[in-house]
Amino acid sequence: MYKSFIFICVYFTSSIVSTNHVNFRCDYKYLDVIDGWMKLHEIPANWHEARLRCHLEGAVLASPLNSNLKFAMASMMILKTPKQSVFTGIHATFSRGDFFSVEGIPLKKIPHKWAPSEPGNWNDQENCLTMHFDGNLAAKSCSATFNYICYKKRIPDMVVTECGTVDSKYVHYDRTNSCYKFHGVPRTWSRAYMTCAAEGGYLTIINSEKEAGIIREIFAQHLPASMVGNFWKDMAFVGFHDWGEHGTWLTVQGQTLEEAGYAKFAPGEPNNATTGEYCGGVYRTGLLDDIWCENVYAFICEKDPNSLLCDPTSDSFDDIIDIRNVN
Ligand SMILES: [Ca+2]
Ligand SMILES: [Ca+2]
Repeated sequence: MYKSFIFICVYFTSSIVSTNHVNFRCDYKYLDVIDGWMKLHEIPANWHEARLRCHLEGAVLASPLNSNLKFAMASMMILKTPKQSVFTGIHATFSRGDFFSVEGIPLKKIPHKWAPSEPGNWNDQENCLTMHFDGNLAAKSCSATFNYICYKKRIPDMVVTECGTVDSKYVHYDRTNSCYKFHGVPRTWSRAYMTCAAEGGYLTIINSEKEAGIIREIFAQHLPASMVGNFWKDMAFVGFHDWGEHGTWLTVQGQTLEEAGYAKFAPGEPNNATTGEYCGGVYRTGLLDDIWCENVYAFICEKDPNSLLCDPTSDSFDDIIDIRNVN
């Protein structure tokens, strides 16, 4: 397989990294050839999870839409996982046989070659396309798990805020030197956790009365009428959980609520109401409650302003191998 390539082992050096633009996030690599950033996720996921995680990171599930994107994807793969394929953003999950990229580009407009004996559509279940590092595509089950690459195209007016993110919805509070984002689109506790993690944060841990006051202020800025949908709007998921041990609570960073600095439950709570309430929530009043993990509620992410930033002196762009398919 390697013989079909000429490897031009040009190492990407900091010289190719334009200093004229902000860095999207430290876990993404800027590549001149695509005028954007990429991140190879080495923990395989099914296609739906892969698409969602890229989306929540502020990017899209990468597809080889043109030769530059294919080249950049292959370059990342050859460095880290040369024997494995990645899920692309090309899928037919809305309608079997209608393959489009997540950007809506139809497969017929995407230059591509199939791997041998592909596309098979085994058992009529192969609605997601993978790419090998040679650029060839294969159809696979969307519930199979593969690595995947997220892609962020550079946009001219991208600004990194004082919260260390291009996500302008994070707001910095001097009182805690922390940033917070209120998510008014409700999710389950697990999806809320995933969302905060993808954004470089975590479900909010209330560490003090002072921080509970910030939560009250944030709620006051998001009145029930501002949220669309049929769900309980006086409650938000926050970062504590029973960790599978019903009746005891630890934060998502492993502390008891007392150790974390704030353990004020609403009157009568935690009550482990019928069917079991194993996830952490907070009322508009700033008081805590145990609530159902699988119901959807608003949630509040907390983020360290430095969590997505690189140390400019240690930022390494010299580990991506530049390869070009010259078939
Ligand atoms: Ca906190
Ligand atoms: Ca409760």
